[in-house]
Amino acid sequence: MNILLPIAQQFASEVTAITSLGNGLINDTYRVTTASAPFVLQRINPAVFPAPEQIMANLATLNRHIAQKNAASVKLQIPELLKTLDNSLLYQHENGDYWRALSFIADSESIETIGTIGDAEQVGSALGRFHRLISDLNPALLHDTLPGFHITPDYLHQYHQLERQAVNADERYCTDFIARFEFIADELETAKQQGLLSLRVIHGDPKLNNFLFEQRSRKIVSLIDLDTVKPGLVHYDIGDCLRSCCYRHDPVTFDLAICSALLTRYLNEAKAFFTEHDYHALYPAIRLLPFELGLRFYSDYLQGNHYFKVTEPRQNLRRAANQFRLCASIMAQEEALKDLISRLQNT
Ligand code: ADP
Ligand code: GN1
Ligand code: MG
Repeated sequence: MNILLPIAQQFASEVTAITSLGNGLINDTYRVTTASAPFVLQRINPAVFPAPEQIMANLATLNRHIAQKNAASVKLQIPELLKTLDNSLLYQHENGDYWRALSFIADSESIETIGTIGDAEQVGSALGRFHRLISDLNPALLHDTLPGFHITPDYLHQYHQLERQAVNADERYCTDFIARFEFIADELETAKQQGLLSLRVIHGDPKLNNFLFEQRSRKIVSLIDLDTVKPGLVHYDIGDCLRSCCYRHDPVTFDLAICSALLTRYLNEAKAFFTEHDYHALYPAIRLLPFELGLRFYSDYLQGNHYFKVTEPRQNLRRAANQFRLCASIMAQEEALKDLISRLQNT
């Protein structure tokens, strides 16, 4: 509270409490209670985001775009940007860190695992609705806030520069898995370069705990963590959302029933803009995103854990191995997944 209080007071004069919020791996997030409405205070991680002012400009563009839509069709709240008392969107602390404030979405919670098929349907509808709402937002209006994000061939290239002899079973598993399946890394980027998949505005990080559920109804009311809203492929979002929602552990497996519910509801919303090539790239995307995240976790572990927050040095190694196990489970269910996709395409 002591260190944070003067920062929170940049945004509101009467701060009564500051508590930490959520389990994000990148930013530091707090709930600030004030004499009036509570708000969310966040330190933007400078090791990840080189230009915080671009993030704020993108958020302002996104909020303006959604604000002009018919409120009844939006059904998703996007946190509002709050200004400092001297009217800026960002506060730069004397140590160089950037801080911003967002409106707090009341009576909501983020969840870490899908509980029911109903939860999966909520996520699918919310992601599809978000994509539909921004499908007419020109990607050229947005900055690239995180260059290279989701470009798997680049992550693979970085990994090869860090590669070293494995010294334990988890490292051996990761090294062998990457060597065996690195041929999948180019698939989405190649389709993009060939013009088969088009650049659209995407969320970039639609994992389960970035959807806020209303506590009472268990309906999704908001999609948050919008720092990576930028031009990209919707397939990055779909693959990322599915790898996070369909993850089951002990043993790590990909839950096909959850995937089916989520994708069905997603496509109900997205079919308006989905092309034949978009359908064709769904299975490659579902397989790719856990492979990519495994590569990112493993490379961060090899470099000393500077990107993803860890509580102990081997945590990113274990996270990586689990993403590769998830990818293996997806490949073991390739036929069933392709059947599901073609059924959805033809209904
Ligand atoms: P990170 O980039 O570190 O993942 P997030 O923006 O996802 O940060 O915030 C972390 C957590 O804080 C979320 O999972 C959610 O529980 C909570 N949170 C963030 N923003 C809001 C908000 N506007 N209203 C309510 N809760 C929020
Ligand atoms: C990070 O910010 P957070 O914790 O929601 C990461 C995602 C990863 C995720 C893995 C900007 O998301 O790409 O999928 O961790 N975000 C960024 O848990 O790198
Ligand atoms: Mg988050």
